[in-house]
Amino acid sequence: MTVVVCGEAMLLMLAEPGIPLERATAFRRSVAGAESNVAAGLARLGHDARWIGRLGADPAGRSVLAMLRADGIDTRHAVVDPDAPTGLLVRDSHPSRAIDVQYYRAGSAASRLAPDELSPEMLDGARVVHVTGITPMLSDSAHRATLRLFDLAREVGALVSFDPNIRLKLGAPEQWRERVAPLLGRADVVLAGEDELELLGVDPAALGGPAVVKRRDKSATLGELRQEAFPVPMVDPVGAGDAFAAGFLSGLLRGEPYEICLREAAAVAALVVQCVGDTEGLPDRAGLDRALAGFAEAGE
Ligand code: KDG
Repeated sequence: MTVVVCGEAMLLMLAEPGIPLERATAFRRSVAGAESNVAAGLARLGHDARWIGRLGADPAGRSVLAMLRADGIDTRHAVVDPDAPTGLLVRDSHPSRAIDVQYYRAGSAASRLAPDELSPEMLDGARVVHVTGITPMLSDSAHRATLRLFDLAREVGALVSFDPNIRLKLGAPEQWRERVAPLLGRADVVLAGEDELELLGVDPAALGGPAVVKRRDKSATLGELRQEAFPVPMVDPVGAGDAFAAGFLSGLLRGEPYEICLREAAAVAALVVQCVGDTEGLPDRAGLDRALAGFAEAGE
């Protein structure tokens, strides 16, 4: 049973921790991309995870592919485009001040994702297809591809998990409402921020399947269930939402009750925010179990 994700993976150049981007002189190479972050989280937890996306035929693309493969992600359907570059994300990291994120992704290979490139074989064995609102905002063709992905997931009998992942640098609120809000109603599982649902004008109670709401107070709710965030020192909040999604989907795939899915989601997120980088803190199964035991012992 596989989880398939589809989206843009970018080369991440991460400034030395705590130094504002415009002052930073040392950068560490890593990988960014909401969907590939979720795939990395699931792969580390022992699930089969496949990434669908496009990269340029450039050193950045080769580096991203190597990093995804090193995490055990199945990249057999990755497309290398000789005519467009790999997207680049340059950012700094801070525990509490605003993080400066600079995208160099306009016209990237990933933004050329098109519906006719997607086929049912790419979803072979998929139990869950995870998509975020970033992909349909990359371009018109990527938007059409996202709609096709929803159709293909239905065709192969996979659940669609959807996180709006609103990034206002990718479009104005009305564009997000137009392109992304309708997708929430088509998804089987929704993981969304309270702010995002408000911006999109979507009531989670009106959605058909389970809708996890990540609250402003850092708790997460699913219907009547509530999971508080675990109290850990925050080092870098970027990637917390993807980590949460990976933890939740891992529980779902193992048939755990929603209460456990939420607890594991919060624990994976708590581990990620203690490390600099989107994926560096993602645990393996043993690491997650240790963290869960520690939180339980502390009465969390
Ligand atoms: O969720 C973390 C993401 O913000 C990051 O990895 C990059 O996908 C990304 C984006 O578009 O911001």
